[in-house]
Amino acid sequence: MSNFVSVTREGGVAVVTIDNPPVNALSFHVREPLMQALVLLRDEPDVAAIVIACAGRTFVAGADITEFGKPVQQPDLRAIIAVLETIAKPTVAAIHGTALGGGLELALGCHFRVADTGARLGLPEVKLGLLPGGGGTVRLPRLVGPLKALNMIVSGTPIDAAEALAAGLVDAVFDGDLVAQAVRFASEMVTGGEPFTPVCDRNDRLAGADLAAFDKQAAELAKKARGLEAPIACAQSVRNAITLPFDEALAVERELFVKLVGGDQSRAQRHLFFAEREAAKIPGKDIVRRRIARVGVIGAGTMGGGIAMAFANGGYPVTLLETSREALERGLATIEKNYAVSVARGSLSEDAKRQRLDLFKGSTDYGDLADCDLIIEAVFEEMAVKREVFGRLDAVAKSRAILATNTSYLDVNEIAASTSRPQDVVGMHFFSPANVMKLLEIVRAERTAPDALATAVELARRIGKVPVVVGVCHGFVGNRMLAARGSESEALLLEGATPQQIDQVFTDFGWPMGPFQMGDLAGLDIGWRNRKARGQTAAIADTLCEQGHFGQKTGSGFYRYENGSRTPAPNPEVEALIRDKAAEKGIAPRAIGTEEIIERTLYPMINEGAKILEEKIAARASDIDVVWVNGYGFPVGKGGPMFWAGLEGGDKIIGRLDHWHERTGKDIFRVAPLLRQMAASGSWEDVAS
Ligand code: 3H9
Repeated sequence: MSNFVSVTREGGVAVVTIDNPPVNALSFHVREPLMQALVLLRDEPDVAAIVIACAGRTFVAGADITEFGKPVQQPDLRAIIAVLETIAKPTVAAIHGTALGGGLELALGCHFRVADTGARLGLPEVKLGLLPGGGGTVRLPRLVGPLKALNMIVSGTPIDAAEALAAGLVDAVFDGDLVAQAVRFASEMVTGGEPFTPVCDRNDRLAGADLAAFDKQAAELAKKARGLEAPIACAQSVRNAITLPFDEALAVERELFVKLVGGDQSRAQRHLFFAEREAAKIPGKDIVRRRIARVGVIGAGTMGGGIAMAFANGGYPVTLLETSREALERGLATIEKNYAVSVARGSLSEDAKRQRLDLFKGSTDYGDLADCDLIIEAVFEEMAVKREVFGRLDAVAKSRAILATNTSYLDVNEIAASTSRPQDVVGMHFFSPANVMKLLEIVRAERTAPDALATAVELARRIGKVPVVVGVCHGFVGNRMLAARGSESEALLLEGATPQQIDQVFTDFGWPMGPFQMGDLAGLDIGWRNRKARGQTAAIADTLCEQGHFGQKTGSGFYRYENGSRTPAPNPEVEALIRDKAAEKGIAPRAIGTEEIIERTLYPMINEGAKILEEKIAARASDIDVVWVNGYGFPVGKGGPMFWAGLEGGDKIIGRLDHWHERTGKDIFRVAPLLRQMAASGSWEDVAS
């Protein structure tokens, strides 16, 4: 019928197969022949039932995201589902891989859904700043009940086939040849003569809905939305499914979808979707990756332990090396405790915990790293220590093993030079807690071999990380830009702002926390050590550290944390310290507004990002966005610092940076030429290639 949709017959059952690699997105070139096929089959007397299936690795993974923001070409998905629901013979969706977004909505247009045991089903539109716009918010609650639908739609997290069966989302789960089983299921529905009702007409799960419980749950979810519009719209639309007639609820869903898809937040989140996939692409498609069967991790502290867990979670056997038996036992015990917490929370089964722990082999002997294909060091952040470790690795590691450093600041070229095989050395900069945080900066040193780099990137994806390739400079992309933000945060305190005020501006912007809360959480001693190594100072943070106030771990930092609490409380001693330091420097405190805080903390970050692009430390502006969203909590609804710069306006940013440069003479405000070019052309893509 077309290259993208074909129809075959199995007796009286017609099988419509969508074949639009890689993920069978519902592009216009799929929708058009799909609609034609359904109309034909609906009216064909010899066809008693219809199965919709997909070729390739997955069922339909959603609408074609690249079409958003362009005029809609008819038939749209809603029109296709409307036709499906007029078909007076059993229709069955045969789901393998993932049925996501518009894909699941298409399946909800069928009378029945059957799934492969490995299938996953969900409505992840919220992650793109949207709500399901093909009837998902009004049909899903009719099958699984409003509360379950609310959770699925607001979280965007797919469920597996077993859960879908238990919830009533699918009617059967099969092992083996799914299409053959779906055909048999469809035939049974014909011969069994059981009544079948389109999902839009099934109201029994809604009839007894407890609206008060729904509203309570929705209010809790709304609290977590942090300024994002989509989760709120999702909840509202599911509520409409309970309170409004089907057609009215569907019409409001459409209105909300149109509003969101044209808004900045969804544009930002769609930008991030493609940016993450782009960041994992490196030139040289045909590079043969090295085989990684076993990973070695040196150092069983917080970072090393987290890295080791990240690999074990991805199914890799790990050799964990420490200098002493005690340190090793301590590290392994912490790992076991972390997994036990996951079991207690219900996010890991006891079996899976055991399987993961079985992947660990502890050692205090460098010789035990000889069978590792990748070895990552997470030892003390000091060049002499790193060089010594790499010298020892050089002696024991097998030929072509990848030797990686987890340094967050140090020169990877210098580390590589301490081995006889700099081509095998890369940076793999994990973020703490390494078993949780998604971002992985993969540092390409001057002599890193292309296949070593490509292997590190692919491995990162395999263990569920978001890799971004960066070049060598102090702090790479993330920490270098963080330094630009941090120095002004402290200057603002001396001029009259409070930590609470600055942090509030950040959380209002959409960050999970502000710079001072983050410093307290990470440990103020980390930045202190780094400043000392570079001969830099920060009057207030340095004094706090000298007095032993490192943040949460010592019970006080910029805030107080009483009795082990993690909730920051204002710290009058810090306020006094700020006043004293300001007086020492002859600074008279003044009132500081929100705009100024944003201009002096976030604009320099963008400026630094432009310098990073000029120096080719990052390949694309969108790579920088991926770093900041996944590693530092930059609000997803703003798309990352470089995307947000476009929304804010290059000219406005430059004007204010020039102003602050004139006033302070500070280098962080000296406008990068690339930022001026971006302001003139309106896009980073035009200037940073
Ligand atoms: C929606 O459905 C709205 C409706 O409610 C309303 C309509 C009216 N479109 O991720 P991968 C590309 S919103 C276009 O690396 P994996 C992707 O860019 C949609 N392209 O593979 C990549 O391209 P490239 C709701 C898409 O195996 C390639 O496919 N659905 C789409 O790691 C491979 O992707 C979603 O949000 C798309 N929908 O993961 C699901 N999806 O090779 C989004 C993927 O050029 N997709 N591409 O870089 C996913 O979550 C993952 O792609 C999936 C596969 C889990 C399916």
